[in-house]
Amino acid sequence: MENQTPSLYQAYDGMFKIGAAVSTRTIQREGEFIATHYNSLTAENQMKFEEIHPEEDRYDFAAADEIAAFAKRHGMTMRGHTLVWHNQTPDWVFEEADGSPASREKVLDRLREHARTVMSRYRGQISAWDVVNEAIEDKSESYLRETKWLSTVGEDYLEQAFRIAHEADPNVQLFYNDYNETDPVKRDKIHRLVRSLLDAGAPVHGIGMQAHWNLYGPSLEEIREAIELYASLGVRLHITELDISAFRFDDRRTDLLEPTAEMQELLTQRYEGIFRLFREYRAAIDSVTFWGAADSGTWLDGFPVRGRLNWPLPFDRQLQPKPAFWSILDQTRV
Ligand code: HAH
Repeated sequence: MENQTPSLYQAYDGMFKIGAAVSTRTIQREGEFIATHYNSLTAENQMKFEEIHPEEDRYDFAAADEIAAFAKRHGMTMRGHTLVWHNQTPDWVFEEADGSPASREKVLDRLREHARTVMSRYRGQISAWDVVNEAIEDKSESYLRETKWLSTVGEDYLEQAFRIAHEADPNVQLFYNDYNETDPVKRDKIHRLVRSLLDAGAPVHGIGMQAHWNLYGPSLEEIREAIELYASLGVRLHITELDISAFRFDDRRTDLLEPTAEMQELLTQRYEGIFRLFREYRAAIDSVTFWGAADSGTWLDGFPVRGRLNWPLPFDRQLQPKPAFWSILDQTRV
């Protein structure tokens, strides 16, 4: 009874955009469902450097264009994901023809050309870009992650990236995006990083909290503290990749073919508490994006445990709303 289910994005109209990460496959198979519940899209992989710009002289826009055309047809906005990242970025970006490390200027010139080309193609359609993704190191002793961006360009590569992105499209909002963003140690490093970028005059407009969480953590208190700290910088907040794994990150359990009743109940409670909190901070949060439109299209099937299923989203594999969906909807009525 698809038609009796209220639209998630319409329920949150005036509070947040409600987004989903999609692929060409999910918009082809589940397009009507996606257009019913979401008014913002993120290409899960199709705008990443290695997919859209695999070789120096070759862009491949086919998949990203298909997603952008779908978004336009349905009047949805988009989030651009992502320009500068240590993963899914081809080696040629950082190398000379002989394989030796490219100079700082060459890497920055390549980024400039890439950002101009990709950002201008989707200008006006994308309202926020994840300019830099996951630059902070998880290990508590270190600060910046050791990446090829850092080793070729130097410590100011983030500042340069935000300046380059701003030149490429002065009208789009520019975000720093990361995961484990509620962990107190990493949270403080993200805060320090964005603070220093703002102090240097870099055009950073927002922080993306990925929100790859699970049934057991982080606590609502930790989420609240992270939101408050980030919002205190005066930047906008987007929840960019929300999902609630049925398993703790180091849990290797592989025996389940469907969620237990207890998992289903915990998922409902978690989404209820999380959306109640988001609503409380609606003055700072503009957008909440799920990393997948339904359980039929979650990256957590097979990650981090190969072959294992997961059920992290408010809609099941048949695109039916779970109790968690209704608990999210309820938060718009209180
Ligand atoms: C995210 N990394 C990326 O931003 C996104 O582009 C990708 O499709 C999936 C997740 C998160 C991540 C993590 O939660 C744990 C380990 C590595 C990466």
